[in-house]
Amino acid sequence: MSTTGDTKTKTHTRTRTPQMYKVLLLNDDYTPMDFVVDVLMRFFRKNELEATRIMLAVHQQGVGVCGVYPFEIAETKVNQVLEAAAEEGHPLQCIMEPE
Ligand code: NFA
Repeated sequence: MSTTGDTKTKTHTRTRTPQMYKVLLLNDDYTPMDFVVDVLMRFFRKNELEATRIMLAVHQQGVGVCGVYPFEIAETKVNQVLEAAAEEGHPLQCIMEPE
């Protein structure tokens, strides 16, 4: 029991905006363009035009951003892409990094 009046109650915890993560697709020589467009539409909710734009940017620049999400959502999307690619036997790589 506190008899000295020294009990401190925390009253001032700052809220912080969560760290966001970029999900990136990496180019390779083997994954079909159509598959990459399909992945971008299915898992990143892009329309066909935007999916095609991102796919071509990855194809030409080597890497491209699919979206920016909180950690657990980014992690889920990376795993969905890797699982879908592995299932079809494509080497497509997908990574996340802090924004
Ligand atoms: N470079 C692949 C091809 O020419 C297409 C691709 C695009 C792969 C984007 C991975 C990511 N078939």
